[in-house]
Amino acid sequence: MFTNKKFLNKQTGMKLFVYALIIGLFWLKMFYIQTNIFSLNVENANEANILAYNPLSSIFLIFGIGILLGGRRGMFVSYILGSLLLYVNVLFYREYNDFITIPMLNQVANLADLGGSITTIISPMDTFIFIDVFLAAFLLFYLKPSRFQVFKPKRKEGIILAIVAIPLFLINLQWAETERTDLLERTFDRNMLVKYIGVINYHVYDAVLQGKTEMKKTLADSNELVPVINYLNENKSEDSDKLEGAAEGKNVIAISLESTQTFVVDNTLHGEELTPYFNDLKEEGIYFDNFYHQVKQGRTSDSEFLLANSLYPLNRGAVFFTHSGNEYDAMPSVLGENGYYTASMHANDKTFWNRNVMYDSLGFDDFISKEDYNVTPEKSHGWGYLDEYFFEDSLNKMKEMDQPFYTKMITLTNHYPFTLGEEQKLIEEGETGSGTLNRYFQTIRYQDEALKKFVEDFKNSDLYEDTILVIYGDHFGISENHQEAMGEYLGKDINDYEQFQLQRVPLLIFGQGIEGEQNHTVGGQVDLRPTLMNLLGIDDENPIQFGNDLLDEDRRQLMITRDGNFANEEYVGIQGACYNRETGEEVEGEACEEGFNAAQEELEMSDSIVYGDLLRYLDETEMVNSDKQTETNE
Ligand code: GP9
Ligand code: MN
Repeated sequence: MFTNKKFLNKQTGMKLFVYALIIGLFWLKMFYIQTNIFSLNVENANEANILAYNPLSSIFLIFGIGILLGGRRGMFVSYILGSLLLYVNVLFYREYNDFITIPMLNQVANLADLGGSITTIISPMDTFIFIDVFLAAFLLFYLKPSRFQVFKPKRKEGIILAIVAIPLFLINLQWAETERTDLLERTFDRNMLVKYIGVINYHVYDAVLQGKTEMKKTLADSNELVPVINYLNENKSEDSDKLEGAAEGKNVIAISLESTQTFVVDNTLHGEELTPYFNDLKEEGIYFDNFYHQVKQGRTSDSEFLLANSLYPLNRGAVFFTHSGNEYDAMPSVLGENGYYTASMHANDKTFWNRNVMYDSLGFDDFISKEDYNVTPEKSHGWGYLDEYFFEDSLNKMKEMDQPFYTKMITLTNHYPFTLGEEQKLIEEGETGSGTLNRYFQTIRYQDEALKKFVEDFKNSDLYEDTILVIYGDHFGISENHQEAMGEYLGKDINDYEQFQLQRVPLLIFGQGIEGEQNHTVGGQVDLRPTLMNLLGIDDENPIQFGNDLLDEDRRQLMITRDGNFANEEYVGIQGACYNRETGEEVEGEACEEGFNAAQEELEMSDSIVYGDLLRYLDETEMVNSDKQTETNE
């Protein structure tokens, strides 16, 4: 009897030991990935400890579920699936500096196109990420902890593991809240979330968010518009009178320049200007040098969403995919109601970013896509139709269009991986440590040449007199993965503040009757629609817009990023830290408190509109109608 008990005790002890080994093994791997592969901006020892601790609850959870469903084999399957999940995140992170969200999974085809070749993100060293799987297999299937038995987890133990995961997670959460209060309510930044709760818990959280999001639309009603309208009434600046109607009745050509950042403007490489044509052209129009992109996972399509709606895109997924079925009252449809013919012009497949579906919802009359251009292999490179031919064909098409028209042209050549044929290279490669950045200089230079040809032809055409151009960068081209090389090129250390400032993209409004000026107002793509509509002198009756006319001198200067960061006249707020714009130095956090709160509030308002599909209630809302009523009575 006594020996039996002793034997059992020993057996339990050995079993616990094997559990500890397997859990420890996975923990170690996850710890390594989270600290060495992801760059999560760990700021102090407390955060480092949280990061080290946070894998634990998720490991208990996945192993618990595995054992519950399939005993020992189930535990091994969990080990493999968990490892694969980590690895997929590693690959995604290398490419996007971000974590996958569920809505992104619906865009697999797009994702495959978006990234560079897979070989650039896979490294032979990655096999080490899987070595422990063999060790785990050995521990699970071959090791005999006691003389007679191999390790055999019972289902009951699976339940215990899964239940213990809960307090382990609660400890994690409490601990994380010492660094950031209301962590799970204020989650615009996935890097931050992963830093605090770990990458596997993040996926669980993302799944919960997905469920909630789907519920929102079902449960939404028109009353939810009221707080948004109140908020906008309080916070919106008046439109400017300065240039109101200056472009009345004119055609508008909006040109979205692929991956074009402000740092290339007036900058040189090997003593040559990177954008010689744009540098001169900007003197002829209103050039904005403090204008930021505000996109997230939807990249170009997010910038299109901002332009069309003056709403923020989403933090998870591309709104062009997730909410193309919503009702919008977008700029193309409003322009249509005001007598304009509207078209988007882009020489890529219609379905890319779900544009063919979304453009209908936004009210475009036509989508002139790849099939409408004379795309041949000789005139293509990399992503497709070269910009010079795209511009040339598009101008010819516009000459034939009914007027007034509004067209949006989207360029393509300056897209990652930034390669060109020899004839298109007009400047030597860069010499930094990043091939991406080195090639980017060349594609930027090429794009500028294509733009030059277009604008010159445009100026010589009949369109010139009656058309304004709005030229803007859609988003960054050089991600923070290339910070070091960027630092080499710019001759300074790229810290968080500089990285933030690199998110500026050029904006130029140009046309006859518009006088040249350099405008320093702090703004973003959300401001494009009100600015443009005011220039055209069109009364845009949709009250749900978050932007403010960039030409209004008294406008609220606040640019909010999708991560809940912001820039205003004096400060830049990044993940709780506050920087003075003039010096670039970090200052007391208080100075940014108001900005952070405004960012949070505004993003929530905008999200409630999109998630709840609230614009469908615009006509029935009494507040909107009564506003209109008062206006007509006045
Ligand atoms: C694709 C083009 C590029 O049609 O808009 O997309 P991006 O990767 O920049 O979002
Ligand atoms: Mn783009």
